[in-house]
Amino acid sequence: MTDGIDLRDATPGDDAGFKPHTSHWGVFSARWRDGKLDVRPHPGDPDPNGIIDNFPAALRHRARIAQPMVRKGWLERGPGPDDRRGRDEFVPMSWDAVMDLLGSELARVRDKHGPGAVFGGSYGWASAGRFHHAQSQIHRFLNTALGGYVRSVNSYSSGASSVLLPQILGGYEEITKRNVSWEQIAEHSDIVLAFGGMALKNSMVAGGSISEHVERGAMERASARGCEFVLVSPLRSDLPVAARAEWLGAIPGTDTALMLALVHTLAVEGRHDRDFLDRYTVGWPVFERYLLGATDGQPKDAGWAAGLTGVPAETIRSLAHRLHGRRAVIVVSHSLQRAEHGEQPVWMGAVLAAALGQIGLPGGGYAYALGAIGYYGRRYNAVPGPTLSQARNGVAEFIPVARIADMLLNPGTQYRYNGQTKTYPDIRLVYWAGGNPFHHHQDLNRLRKAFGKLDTLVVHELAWTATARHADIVLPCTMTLEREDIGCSSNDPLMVAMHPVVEPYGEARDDYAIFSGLAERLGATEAFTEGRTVRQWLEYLYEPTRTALAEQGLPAPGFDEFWTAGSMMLPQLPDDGGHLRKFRDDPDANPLTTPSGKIEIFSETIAGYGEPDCPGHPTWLPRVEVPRPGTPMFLVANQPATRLHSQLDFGGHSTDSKHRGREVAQMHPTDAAARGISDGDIIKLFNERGACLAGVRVTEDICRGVIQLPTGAWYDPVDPEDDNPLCVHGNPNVLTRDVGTSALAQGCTGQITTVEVERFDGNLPPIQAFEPPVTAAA
Ligand SMILES: Nc1nc2c(c(=O)[nH]1)N[C@H]1C(S)=C(S)[C@@H](COP(=O)(O)OP(=O)(O)OC[C@H]3O[C@@H](n4cnc5c(=O)[nH]c(N)nc54)[C@H](O)[C@@H]3O)O[C@H]1N2
Ligand SMILES: Nc1nc2c(c(=O)[nH]1)N[C@H]1C(S)=C(S)[C@@H](COP(=O)(O)OP(=O)(O)OC[C@H]3O[C@@H](n4cnc5c(=O)[nH]c(N)nc54)[C@H](O)[C@@H]3O)O[C@H]1N2
Ligand SMILES: [Mo]
Repeated sequence: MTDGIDLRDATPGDDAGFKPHTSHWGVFSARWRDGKLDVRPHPGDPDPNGIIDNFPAALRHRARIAQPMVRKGWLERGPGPDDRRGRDEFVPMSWDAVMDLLGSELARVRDKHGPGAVFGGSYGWASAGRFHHAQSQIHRFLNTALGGYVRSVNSYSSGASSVLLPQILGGYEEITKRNVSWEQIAEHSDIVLAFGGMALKNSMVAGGSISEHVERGAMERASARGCEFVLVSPLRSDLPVAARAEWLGAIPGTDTALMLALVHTLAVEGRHDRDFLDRYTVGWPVFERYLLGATDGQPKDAGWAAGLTGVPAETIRSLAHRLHGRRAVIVVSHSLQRAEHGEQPVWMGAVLAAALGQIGLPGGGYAYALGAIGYYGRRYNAVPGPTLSQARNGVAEFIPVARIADMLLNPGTQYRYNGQTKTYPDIRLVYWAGGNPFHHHQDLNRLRKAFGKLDTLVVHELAWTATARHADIVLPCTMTLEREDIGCSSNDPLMVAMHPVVEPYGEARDDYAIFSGLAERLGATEAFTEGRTVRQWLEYLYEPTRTALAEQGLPAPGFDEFWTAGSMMLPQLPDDGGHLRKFRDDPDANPLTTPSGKIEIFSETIAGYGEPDCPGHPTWLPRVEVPRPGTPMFLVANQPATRLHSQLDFGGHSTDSKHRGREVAQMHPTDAAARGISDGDIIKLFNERGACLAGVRVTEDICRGVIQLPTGAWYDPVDPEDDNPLCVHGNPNVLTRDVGTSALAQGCTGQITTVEVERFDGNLPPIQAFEPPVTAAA
């Protein structure tokens, strides 16, 4: 597809004992020999990433769970609220005994309270592999064996944009995956203005599988052609060196003001594209009155924005001039909307691209979230990949995913979501497989209290994450290297036969095997398993791909042939700019899927909801949480470079990046000096919600007033008896706020919060995160 590499000649496995495999962070091959795992990246990947190096040390690490465990307090007292969750001992149990116990508990909750008392959202990235995909497995199980469950909608990634974009621009998949591509940037763009950047650490990762990392090469080619990159971000590293970017270090959370001022400059100078706005958008006149200050007396000019963003007015004006009349693309990263009022920068980025008249042109317009994940900006496969049916959910109730603690703490309470007033259900049992809420959720000390209110928490995990430690019943599951599967994503041409490389760890079982055993106890074997073994499922799930290939007159190998070959190249669709290009070419024949069929600069639908925190057009809404005495610094809690979220935090690539075992924060020399902090110190970050320790790197590559600490270090509370324990390992989610983006989307706001920082001179508490919990006799 790119770079002229034919992957068909580069099957990942070979005859030296390496077997083909894949992960969310790249296709690779692996060999288990003499108790040691070797991994090597796919030979066709032009820019492989280091995260696969987490596998060797992780595979047989003591942090793996060796056998089923039940929490002592739950065994003694039975199901019910208990604030000892997360600080209790565990009792080992045989598979037969634990399956009987859990089967009865599931039947009790189902029969007494109904499936609407079970929360099975089970959000999380789980692993690559389409059959053993944990979310599909758990949802299928709960649907077939219990009759359903309360689910969650949207994601922590894009909570605000996935609700907003369909109202203003079109379907979320269309905007993120079939719009401006890396090929177009390399060939056509003159200027790329990236809010939040397009860090290579992020595009390394893609759900399902990824065989080629193309982003660095595309930025290199664009830059060599003369394309300019401008980065608006608190961190210089949010664009790679290859982009040769100009860095504007705006104050976090102020992007909407900067975008407003860019459009204001264009509008007052008559440089906005009136023809485009007339033909393709609705609502410009209403918005323009706000922009010019007619509605609130405040023109959103460069001088106004300079005061809010810290970017000089002259820089803003000259940036507007550089964007005008050129093939310009506006990029807004997911991170901007994972914050208070996260809807606004997403909406305003679209308005900026519309005012420039660039939407729908090759390499121009609005590339929302390009670079956030490796599957954006790529071609679509022309044939379907395998997917496991989740069967029908008999429960209609759902929550926006990031409202989990609110739901558990406030059953029966009303809240607003997407124009509706909804009521939180009363949940008795939570079942998780393939996600880590003690990674992804905010205000973890509050989440602890929420989980304390349950009757029962069940977790399938491959390792002793904080979520597993808070569970009542912990069932050990296999890692992908211990089972066979098919790896595939809709935007990567290589479908991979994931061969098992090593026997399961301890007594670990596949999620499928665990759910099959429970289905049997609940009388749902046939509905859940359909009588198939794992291999029969793989053959069955492979068949739609084979049929589609045959229908297109292409070589369509049978399953055995595919399995022996180890991988297969799938045909891809042309890079045609998707729906936005078609809309531009003929807006009457190809209207957008928005209510008006056009780009909505003003949305009557959203205005009609009447939410003060999300009005009918993009608006500058100041943050509630801003630096103030006591918490004078912004904390940026972004994605980690050395792992995917919390996964394999105990692997070598992740642990090598830590300092004295702790996650590393970055801060500016001026902020460090003011606090007597030097590079390499251990620091304490704290606010009214919690505190954590971290190592520190002092660098000029971060804005003053900002400290950055990536997510993903496992929550490791030092004093479990304390109400607000100190996380000694460096998990920033003890500090973040658990509030929604707005009443419209209720998305996650974990990306930024405010903190104070000090040097930590006390005795360093040991890190326990990767030590198995204490076990007790039955
Ligand atoms: N402060 C802050 N918080 C954030 C973010 C942020 O920017 N700032 N980002 C958010 C975002 S975008 C996301 S997507 C979330 C990610 O949050 P999650 O997706 O929950 O994080 P992961 O660490 O990927 O969790 C996956 C878990 O599944 C387990 N697992 C892997 N394979 C299997 C399997 O086959 N079976 C079972 N049963 N388990 C398996 C892994 O061991 C791991 O514990 O975090 C969010 N949290
Ligand atoms: N290596 C690795 N890659 C990943 C992941 C991972 O865990 N590890 N997770 C994947 C997932 S699930 C997702 S959803 C994506 C997430 O993609 P993003 O949400 O885009 O990724 P982040 O790294 O959280 O944020 C990108 C950058 O935004 C900047 N930023 C923060 N606040 C602001 C602000 O207010 N204004 C501006 N202009 N910039 C700001 C930060 O400096 C940060 O480095 O990443 C994916 N890629
Ligand atoms: Mo995400």
